[in-house]
Amino acid sequence: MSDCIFCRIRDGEIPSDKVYEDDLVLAFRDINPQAPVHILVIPKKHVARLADLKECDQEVAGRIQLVIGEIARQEGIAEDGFRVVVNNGVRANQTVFHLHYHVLGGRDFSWPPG
Ligand code: DGP
Repeated sequence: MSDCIFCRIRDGEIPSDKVYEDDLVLAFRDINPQAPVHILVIPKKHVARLADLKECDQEVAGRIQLVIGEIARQEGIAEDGFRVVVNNGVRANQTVFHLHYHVLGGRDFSWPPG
């Protein structure tokens, strides 16, 4: 059994509220939402951090960008605007070391981020 929470969600060992799944990508609602819409989009393959993506990961990296747009349309946040966040590494507050894209929407966001 993997000790990665998101691998366990991928494998159905931990329940999640899935919003999208294909052969390469999985998306589910964040357990601790920071906005009315807060979805995590992950590669099914275990990649710890964004900076660990390799040449051979181009297909999944590209697919994730498209999936994010599809999810935003599905959730009704595409037109008003939404934010995509990747926390890469400890200094950026990454707490789960399986690459994930936060998709946040349904409220206003400020800049710069904290
Ligand atoms: P980050 O700080 O970028 O590593 O964000 C990790 C996110 O993962 C955080 O917003 C909470 C979420 N999370 C952690 N454990 C679980 C879980 O078991 N299920 C779900 N759905 N989300 C989780």
